[in-house]
Amino acid sequence: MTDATLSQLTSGAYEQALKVIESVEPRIAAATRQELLDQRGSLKLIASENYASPAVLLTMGTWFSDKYAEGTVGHRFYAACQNVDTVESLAAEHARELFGAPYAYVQPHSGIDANLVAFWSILANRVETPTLKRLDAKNVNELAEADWEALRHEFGNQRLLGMSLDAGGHLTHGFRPNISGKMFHQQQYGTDPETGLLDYDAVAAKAREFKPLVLVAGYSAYPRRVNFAKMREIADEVGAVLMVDMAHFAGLVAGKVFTGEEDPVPYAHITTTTTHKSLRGPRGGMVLAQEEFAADVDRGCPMVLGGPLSHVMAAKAVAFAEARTTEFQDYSQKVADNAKSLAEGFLTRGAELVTGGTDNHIVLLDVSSYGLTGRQAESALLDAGVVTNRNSVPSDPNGAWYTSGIRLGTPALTTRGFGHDEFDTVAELIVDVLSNTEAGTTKAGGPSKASYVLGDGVADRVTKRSGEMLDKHPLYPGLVLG
Ligand code: DSN
Repeated sequence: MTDATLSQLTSGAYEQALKVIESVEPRIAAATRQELLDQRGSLKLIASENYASPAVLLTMGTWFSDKYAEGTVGHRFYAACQNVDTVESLAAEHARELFGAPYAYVQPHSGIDANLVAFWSILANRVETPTLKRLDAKNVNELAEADWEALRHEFGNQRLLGMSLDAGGHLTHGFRPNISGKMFHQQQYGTDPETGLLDYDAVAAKAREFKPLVLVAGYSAYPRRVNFAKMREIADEVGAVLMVDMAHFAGLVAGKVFTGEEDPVPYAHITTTTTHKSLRGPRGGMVLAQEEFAADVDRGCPMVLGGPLSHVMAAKAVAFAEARTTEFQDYSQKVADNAKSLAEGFLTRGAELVTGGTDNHIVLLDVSSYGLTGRQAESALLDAGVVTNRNSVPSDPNGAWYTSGIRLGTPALTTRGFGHDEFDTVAELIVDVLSNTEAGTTKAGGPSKASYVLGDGVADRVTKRSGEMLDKHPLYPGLVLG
């Protein structure tokens, strides 16, 4: 099908759909239209966001949403799941082929859900429970309360070692306030204080001392690649399960930018991901696993998850089919190349980057040299139509709410067609905003970590320049709503 025909069909589909929605709740139809205009008119640099294709988006809007399908393919707790079985099988098959994984579980609703399924399956698979063995229990419902008490002690308090949040890890990698930091006895590894880079010897030393059941690798805000062969070596040495959360960089793995020791799938016992970030699919999660964990992962629903979102599993299948193309591989390479252009654009203008650069899709800008917190920088940039998110930097003095950094990512604007020159201009515009923003004061006149004053005329000149670039690279070109 030609691009023009596709655009015409997509426009028609959305125009009709919005009319139907309008007839019931016009404010939702209006917000939906407005969201398209807002996304079209701003520089989307949130590293975890992207623009899914119309085919992926349209797949989510169907009657598969109406179907319950707890269980797994061919083994459901509900009747009449034959079409959901087709969808789930296809999504899993595409995922296995795309990532070269022995097993794929496409039901998780999000990345956090995928990580919970991974924790569940590791505990179920690896934790010895002498009480169950002693009782030779077939039916756990018949256990006495005292046995349950013993079981909770045996099953709980397992050890997890993950990357700390301020070094770039995720909340679910053992961050204290998160369930992962409470259900596990946890320790965290950071990055080298001088270079900001992962120090594998330090991770190994910590693992030897702590002897975790689970070693978590992967990140949400670390702008570098990870050597997963080394992480697996560390896990094997201490008898840990290696769990890799590739939510951020799954697209770079699928697109064959991360290969060999940078591809986590052959090295990890369990790999989790979201499907909507660099992978450019629908909002959702997924677990890939080695065969030995498959049966336990399969019980994710209903042990950990609610009923699968069949309409989203269908959209995952469509997105994975897209990601198997050479076009997607070209796109992924551009995502990484553009991140380098963005980083260079900052460095030549004197900005400070965590680790001094990037070799993935993330650039982490330390804004303290501009006298700003991450929160002030995020707000000032948003006033100028630049959408970013504030983020901690290693050992951040401003904590996880105000922060000292801004995290930027290239997947979304690369989908729009931005290249080297545009990303260099993006760096120029961001530096313009930050250099012309001053920290504000509290009502009492003291220093504020939230308020800020953006210089006169800055927002206008930045939106004008970014508007020119955005017009040249339209979002969903040809999608016209009346
Ligand atoms: N919210 C995701 C991100 O922005 O990286 C992680 O959960």
